[in-house]
Amino acid sequence: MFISERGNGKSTMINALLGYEVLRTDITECTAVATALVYSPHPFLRAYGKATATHLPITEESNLSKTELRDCIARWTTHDQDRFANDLNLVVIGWPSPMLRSRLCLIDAPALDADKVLGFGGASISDALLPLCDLIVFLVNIDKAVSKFNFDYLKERRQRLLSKRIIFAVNKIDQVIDSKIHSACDAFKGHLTELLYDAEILPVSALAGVKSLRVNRPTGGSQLSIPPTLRVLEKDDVKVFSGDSSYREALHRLSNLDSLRKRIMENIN
Ligand SMILES: Nc1nc2c(ncn2[C@@H]2O[C@H](COP(=O)(O)OP(=O)(O)OP(=O)(O)O)[C@@H](O)[C@H]2O)c(=O)[nH]1
Ligand SMILES: [Mg+2]
Repeated sequence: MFISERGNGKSTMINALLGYEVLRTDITECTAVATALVYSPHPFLRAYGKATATHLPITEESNLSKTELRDCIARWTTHDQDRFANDLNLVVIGWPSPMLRSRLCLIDAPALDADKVLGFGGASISDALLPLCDLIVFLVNIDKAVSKFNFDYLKERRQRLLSKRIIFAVNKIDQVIDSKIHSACDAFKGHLTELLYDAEILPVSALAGVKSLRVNRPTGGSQLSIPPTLRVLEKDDVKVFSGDSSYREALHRLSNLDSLRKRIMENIN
């Protein structure tokens, strides 16, 4: 699961990993709906409503071209384009990326500070999804890695986050000179050490990853070339989604967030 404050590049990084610009990215728009990407040889989209009465998707699309699907994804997951997104609690995207084989599921979580824009707590959505995830990628913007928001968030959830594998991706390194990358990463590392996190720090440019896709395969495609800095996500130990049956059995109470988790599980198995 990819988590961060608004605009730090979660959706861009997922696109770079998928090898295709599937998700909408924009500095002014906010991913408003938890979006799970799972493997499917034929692209599909499923939208689940906030009402917990039904387990079924409220709508599905599967016979659209990749471009049409991309437009549909933008409408379903972006808050200010279409009010439809306001009524959803999950969008599942089936996509033919080799990265997603082996039951890997990538989750683009609404921004942790989404409350200001969306009127609901993005952090509560990622809190609810945390138990499902093997790996958390916490993205920071290299210009604002050491921020009060990050400090408070990481302090408050230290126990829960440290029970997971967590990678801190320092994104947008293309915006600064090399010496600044080292100093910013060192400062961030110090900040994490103060919070008792001893975790990997990965300087990345998700945008450079996406740009390389545009240069190499302008029409898109399913063959993946993960930028070297993001290869850490290819490691075997994060390939399998940890949805064990005991967890599923525990999902008997259908609150809104419980149903979000359950719906993701149904799409994986
Ligand atoms: N320079 C630079 N810009 C980037 C990079 N990654 C993302 N961006 C830009 O930052 C903006 C926000 O990127 P998104 O991927 O939409 O960010 P997000 O974290 O998904 O944002 P929310 O959904 O609002 O939480 C876009 O304009 C991206 O092009 C990067 O590595 N370098
Ligand atoms: Mg986004």
